[in-house]
Amino acid sequence: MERKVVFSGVQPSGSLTIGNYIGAIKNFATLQDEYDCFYCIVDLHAITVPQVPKDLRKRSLDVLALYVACGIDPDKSTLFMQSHVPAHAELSWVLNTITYMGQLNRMTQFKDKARKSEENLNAGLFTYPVLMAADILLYQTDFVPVGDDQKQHIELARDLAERFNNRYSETFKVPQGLYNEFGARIMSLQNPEVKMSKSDADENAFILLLDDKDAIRRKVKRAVTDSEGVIAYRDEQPGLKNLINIYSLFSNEKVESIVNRYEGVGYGKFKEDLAEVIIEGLLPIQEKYHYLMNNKDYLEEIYKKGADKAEYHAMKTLRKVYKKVGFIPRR
Ligand code: ATP
Ligand code: LTN
Repeated sequence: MERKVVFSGVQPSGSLTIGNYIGAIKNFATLQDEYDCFYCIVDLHAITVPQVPKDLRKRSLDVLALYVACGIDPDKSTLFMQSHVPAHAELSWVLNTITYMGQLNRMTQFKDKARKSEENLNAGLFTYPVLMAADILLYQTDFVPVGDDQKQHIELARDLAERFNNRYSETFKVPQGLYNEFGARIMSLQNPEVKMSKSDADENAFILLLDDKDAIRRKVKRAVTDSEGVIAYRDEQPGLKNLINIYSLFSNEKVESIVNRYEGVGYGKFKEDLAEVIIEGLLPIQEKYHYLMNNKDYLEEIYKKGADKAEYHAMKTLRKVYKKVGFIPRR
């Protein structure tokens, strides 16, 4: 029997945070033994906000190196740059023609981003979720591991797959989101009401995968908690709850056991230990990242091979789509 397909993508729009790691990338590696995995660096998506070309190039390679450093094996998974496989943009165009404006108008991520960038409200931001649907549907994907902020986009991909299948006959597999139970949403260290985001203006709000020890200690120390003064895991103490989640996810220790161990101990000591747990967890990733960045030929080989493999699968789907909508085949 054929293996099921997993597809996911990360934007090279900034340095990756521990939210990206816990909510998405950490799971990528655990899926590769069981599934056929495609992990994409979605550079076409990244230019929906202004980018400095040189930085975009550097960060795209960074994301690739971090994928591998986080345990994704290029011999098992297909790693590639979205812009290397033109079928993504092509299918996106076709899907645009069956997407309703109203659906895109309801996307909360668009509404958020629109509010933040009123003077640069480009059409790419609006149709962003259609390109994401194309990414997923091209590979006849079964599962899409993402953080839960992407739920609405996944729903759109499912909807478009079904609409196309109904209109033209069975063409796309209808994908399912794969949300990690409680790592699904790591919150900002400065405001536990909003998610940790690499594009946050306040750098104390996030911890980067490449942050050094001092930065990690400083950011954890400054993390917003509360004045209860008791280590407990409850919604009324959202800042602390988020820190306990991070502790648990990095140490693989159960929440309950952490709470028990820190009973009666102040926040200060807990935060000190948390910083060390994060530092220790990130160390092997950082070492591998630096090693890979000194071996750019190897990284180049990975994305070239990845694009060839991805393109082969993507074109199979795109050819079907073009035929069904009524385009004349070139040969
Ligand atoms: P931006 O800040 O530019 O909007 P982002 O930090 O949300 O970006 P993306 O590249 O959009 O990062 O997301 C990559 C993956 O990481 C997605 O699957 C997303 O759901 C996940 N992710 C992002 N932030 C978090 C978070 N705070 N907690 C859990 N998962 C997250
Ligand atoms: N929109 C996603 C990134 C993304 C993606 C995808 C995720 C683009 N294409 C396909 C999964 C599958 C984000 O901002 N996190």
